[in-house]
Amino acid sequence: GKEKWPRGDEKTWKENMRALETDVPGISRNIVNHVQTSLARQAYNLDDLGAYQAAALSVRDNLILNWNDTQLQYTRKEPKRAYYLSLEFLMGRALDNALLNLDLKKQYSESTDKLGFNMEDLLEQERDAALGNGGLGRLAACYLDSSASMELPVWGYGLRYKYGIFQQLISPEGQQLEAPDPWLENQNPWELPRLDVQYDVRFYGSADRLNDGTPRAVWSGGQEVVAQAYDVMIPGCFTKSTNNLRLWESKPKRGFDLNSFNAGDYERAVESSNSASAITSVLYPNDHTTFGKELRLKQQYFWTAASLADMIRRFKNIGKPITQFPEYVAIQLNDTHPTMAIPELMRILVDEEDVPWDTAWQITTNTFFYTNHTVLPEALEKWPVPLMQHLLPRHLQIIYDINMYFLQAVEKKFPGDRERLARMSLIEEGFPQQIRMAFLACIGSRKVNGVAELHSELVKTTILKDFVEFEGAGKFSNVTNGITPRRWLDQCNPELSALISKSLNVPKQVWLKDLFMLKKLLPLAEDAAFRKEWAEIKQRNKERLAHHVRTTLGLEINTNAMFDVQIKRLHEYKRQSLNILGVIHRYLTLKDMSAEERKKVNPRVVFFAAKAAPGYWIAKLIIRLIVNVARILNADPETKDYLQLYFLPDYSVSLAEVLIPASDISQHISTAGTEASGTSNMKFCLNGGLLLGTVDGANIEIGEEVGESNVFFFGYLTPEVEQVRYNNIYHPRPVEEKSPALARVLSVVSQGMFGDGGIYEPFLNTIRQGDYYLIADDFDSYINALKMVDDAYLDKEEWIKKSIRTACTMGKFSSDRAIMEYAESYWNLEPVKIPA
Ligand code: NBY
Repeated sequence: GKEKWPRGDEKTWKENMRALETDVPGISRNIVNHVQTSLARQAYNLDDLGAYQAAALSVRDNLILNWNDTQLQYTRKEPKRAYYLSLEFLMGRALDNALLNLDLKKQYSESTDKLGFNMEDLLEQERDAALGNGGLGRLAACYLDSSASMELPVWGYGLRYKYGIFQQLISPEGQQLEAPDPWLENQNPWELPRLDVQYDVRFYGSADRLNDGTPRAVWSGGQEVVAQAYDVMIPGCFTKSTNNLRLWESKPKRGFDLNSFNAGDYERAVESSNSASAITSVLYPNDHTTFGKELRLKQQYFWTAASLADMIRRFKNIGKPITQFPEYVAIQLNDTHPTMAIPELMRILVDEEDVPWDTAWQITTNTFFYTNHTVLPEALEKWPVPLMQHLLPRHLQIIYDINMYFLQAVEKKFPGDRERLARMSLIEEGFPQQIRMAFLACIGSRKVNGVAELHSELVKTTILKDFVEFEGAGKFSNVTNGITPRRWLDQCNPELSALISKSLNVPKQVWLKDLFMLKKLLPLAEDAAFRKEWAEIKQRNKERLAHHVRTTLGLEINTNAMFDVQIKRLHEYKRQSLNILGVIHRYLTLKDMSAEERKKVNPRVVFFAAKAAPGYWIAKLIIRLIVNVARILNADPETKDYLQLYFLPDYSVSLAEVLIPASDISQHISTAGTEASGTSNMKFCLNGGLLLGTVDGANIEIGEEVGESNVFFFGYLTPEVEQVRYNNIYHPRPVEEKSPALARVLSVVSQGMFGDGGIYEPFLNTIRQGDYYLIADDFDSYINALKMVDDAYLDKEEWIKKSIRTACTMGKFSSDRAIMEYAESYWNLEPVKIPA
């Protein structure tokens, strides 16, 4: 029989249940309460940090109440759920976002004001949750915001790294240095430890097939580690719906090494428990390269095993047969990092649930969905077979079996095509053999998608071509990325948000969830008064950035200049190199001019911010060049009024929130065919910054939306790149011949205009020889595009029109649109209304 609920006196329970605090007195009471009890402090010794923490805890109370109602409704309604598996969630700060989504910012600001604290100062106290490298991690964060806002039952699963992406310092010589990011140091008010949610995860040991006519095996021995859940609440925008991001922490299993304990080796046993905690200690700071490190594979398996165990426990609670798993659960794989979930689900079904192999494979391939984020060969994950054998012996058996059945089917469709079998095998031959994770993710999934139209085509025609031929094109499609307009417009650019609401004559509640409404403002581009307001907001955002740089770095920025911004991970394919060489070209051009001529030039400030992977030394060399060019330019009395250059250290979500609204033009200039999508391009455009870019990734779709007269495109196109690369190797031409302008730039760098020229030779040589990323091939076209930007900026009114048209045609790039595509065409999810 059912237990009586609640226990005890129902009236006492009901009378004491808390409701949301939404008025100023209630909020103040709640904040002061947290100061007194949660923080054990008092009014006389409270600083900004303490006040931030108390405010955050009080907001969290509200989130928890909504979260409880949401989760209770999910339990009652038993809807199909989707799980977003991502090794990275680049969340940034939570307080401002939560206040805006709860629509309580005004009340909270009033309350903290009364208590003697300025809300904007409190917001600055929060450390970024920086559990990600770049676009892939930030995309996961935007998708959580949209899922909750669209009232979809979606949970995120990730790891609770003790250290997020490293803090970047720049030495006086311009060298990037990395310091740890101890983001949990001041406590994290946004997480809830769930001591009742723990799973054991096994590593190493041995796998013995049962040989009883079933495909089963027993995996035993080795090391067991405990996965402990921490929950982070994800508030929807203007809805009660509040989802969950569950992050796992690794802990030693109590008494896991009883043999050593009992053998009297107590100290060694305690010490070796450190290896369990090490699993979730740090986020790997590499984007686009993989190193085959054991600890990384441990992270991947630890996280997928704990997450699947959690999903299966929840599924079993609803009491349906396991064959119905895909009707209740969809799992989205954010790149190949969670691919071990595929053999892990097979292991659970076959070994633990005694499901026949074919049935298990059917369940599995109806549950998973795989998103690819890159076609760069060096970024495709492969794991050495010997490492897999050692760490996860049972999973290697399962992967071999999957491969065997798969290749049998390929052989049947393409009899005798040995080369095809070798190309498509999950196991790449070599010393050592390696497991191709993208292939495993592909064959183990219901659908596969890229993240922009061009990229999705490239996935089908390059890395997964054979798989399209084998499985049919229907499985492969596109979901163009999106960004949340809550953080990336309303939060980071409140004045523009207010102007939009005023001009649309609707509350932001409406248009922030229907971003196509911005189109209605297009006619106002012709309205001089509107343009004036628009331009004034951009100007104030530039002043805000200048203020930020003044107070944090002590530098003085010319806010009358055009702000030209490139902020993203430092990578050769993203071509910050092209940008800095272009800046040097501009500098040389200015130096060639007379003082009179210079006066006619539109001043420009160029901003860079970028972290390089710690082991990527060419990338670090490019940072060094940028820093040293900045030093010379900003000190040159002849040119500094016309050209300034800044490398802002330690790029983060919070810094992006200040930079993006201040940009007049932003650069997205990857070699065509290399940037899968890009998402900051969308953020800049939504904030009225124009786009200078190559015909690559989502730039193309942005161009389609804003119209070609409002963007600046340049460079070779994707279909041409292969031939140019071939020529660069087999019919090389000197840089002088491809671009005399670039040749001059390379020679001044080489000759030491920016300090010891010799140190830059390895970088310069990547352009002189091979030029894989087409720097010299695209240089003149790039300089020409920069000239078009300069010319367009001379006509201020026309520029503002372009800015308005750009922002107002960004409807497509809301992550609400993207997440609804996943929900409808992939996951088959329905929204769940949470009753008041
Ligand atoms: O994903 C980025 C793409 O470069 C960008 O074009 C796209 O817009 C974005 C969202 O789809 N990829 C990315 O950020 N990748 C990583 O950060 C990353 C991190 C780790 C590893 C590989 C890639 N890894 O193998 O360890």
